[in-house]
Amino acid sequence: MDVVVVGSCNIDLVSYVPRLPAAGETILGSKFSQGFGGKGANPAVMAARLGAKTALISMVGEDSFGREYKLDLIKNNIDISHVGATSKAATGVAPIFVNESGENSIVVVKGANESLTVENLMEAKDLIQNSKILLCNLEIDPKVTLEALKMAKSFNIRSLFNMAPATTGLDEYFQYCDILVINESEAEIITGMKVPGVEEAKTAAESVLEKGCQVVIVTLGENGAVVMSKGDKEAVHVPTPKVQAVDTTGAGDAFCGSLAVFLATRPELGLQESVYRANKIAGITVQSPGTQTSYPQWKDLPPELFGGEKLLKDG
Ligand SMILES: Nc1ncnc2c1ncn2[C@@H]1O[C@H](COP(=O)(O)OP(=O)(O)OP(=O)(O)O)[C@@H](O)[C@H]1O
Ligand SMILES: *[C@@H]1O[C@H](CO)[C@@H](O)[C@H](O)[C@H]1NC(C)=O
Ligand SMILES: CC(=O)N[C@H]1CO[C@H](CO)[C@@H](O)[C@@H]1O
Repeated sequence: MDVVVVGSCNIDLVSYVPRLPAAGETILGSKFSQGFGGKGANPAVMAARLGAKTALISMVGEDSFGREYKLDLIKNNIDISHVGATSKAATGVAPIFVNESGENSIVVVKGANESLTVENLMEAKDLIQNSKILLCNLEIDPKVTLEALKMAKSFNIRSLFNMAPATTGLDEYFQYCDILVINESEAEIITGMKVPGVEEAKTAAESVLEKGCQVVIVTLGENGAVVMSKGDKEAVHVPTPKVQAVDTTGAGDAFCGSLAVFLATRPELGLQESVYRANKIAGITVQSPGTQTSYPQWKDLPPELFGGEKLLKDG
C-alpha cells in the first residue's frame, strides 16, 4: 500500500428546508441528498482518486448504510479488507437541515466508528507495516489513533496526524507523529495564541514543533499553508492560487489525502513542493459543492501536478 488511513465513515443526510423546524413541528423540505463523508473515508477517497494504492481501516454498522458505504469504497478502488461491520451500532450518520439562507443545523450520531478498537488495528498490523504512510485523525476513539501513531513509529513508517476535531491534552500524540497537520483554530488551541494570518501561523508552527513531531503544517484556507521541519531556521509560507470558492467542506481532508500521496509516491519532490501541489488540489475541491463529490480524479487534473518540474517558484 502507498497510503493507509485509520478513521471514520459517516453518511451525511442533507434536507433542504424553507426554514429550520421548531420543536414539535413538521415542515416540508424541497430536496434531499445523501453524501459519503467521515474524516477517515474522505482522505482515503482523495488518495485513491489520485491513483495511490490506498487502504482504509474503519468500522461501519451491519446495516444498509454500512453496505452502501463499503460498495462506494470499492468503487473508489480502496482496499476494504479492514473495514469491519458491527451489529452493536449503526453506521455513523449526520442528519443536516439547510435553510434557504444557507444556515444549517447538524446532528452527528457517532455510531459504529466508535466501535473501532485497538484489537481491530492489531489485526491490520501487516497492512500498516507494508505501507508508505499512515494517516489518522481524531474522529474515532482517541486511544485507537494514539496506538496507530505508535505502530507507525515502531515500524518506521511515516505518519500524518490531522488534529481534527480539535481537543486538548494531545502532548503524547505529538511525541509519536511524524507530520502534524493543523488548521488555524487547532493551532490556537495548541499554542494559546491567536492565529489570524500567515505571520502568526509561522510563529505558531515554531512553537508547535517543540512539542515533538518532525514536521508541522498549518493550513490557512485561501492563504495556503505554512510549513516547518525540525532543524529549519524558520517556517515557510507555501501560497496557493486564488480561486472562486463555493463549498470548502472537506478541503482539509482533501489536502491531507493529497499530501500523503505526494509524500508516499513522489519523495523526490520534497516537502514544500508536495504541500504546494496538495494546496492546488484542495483548492480545486472548494470550487464545487459537496465533500467527496468535489474530489477530482487524477486524469481530470493538469498533468504538470504529477510531473517532475517544480511548480513552486522561489520567493
Ligand atoms: N478558499 C480557498 N481557496 C483556495 N484554497 C483553499 C480555500 N479553502 C481551503 N483551501 C485549501 O484547502 C486547505 C485546507 O483548508 P483549511 O485550512 O480551511 O482547512 P480546514 O479548516 O481543515 O478545512 P475544512 O474544515 O473546511 O475541511 C488549505 O490549505 C488550502 O490549500
Ligand atoms: C479547523 O478544524 C476544526 C475541527 O478540528 C473546525 O471546527 C474549525 O472550524 C476549523 N477552523 C478553520 C479556521 O477552518
Ligand atoms: C462521524 C462520527 O460519527 N464521529 C464520531 C466517532 O466516534 C467518536 C468517539 O469515539 C466521536 O467523537 C466522533 O464524533
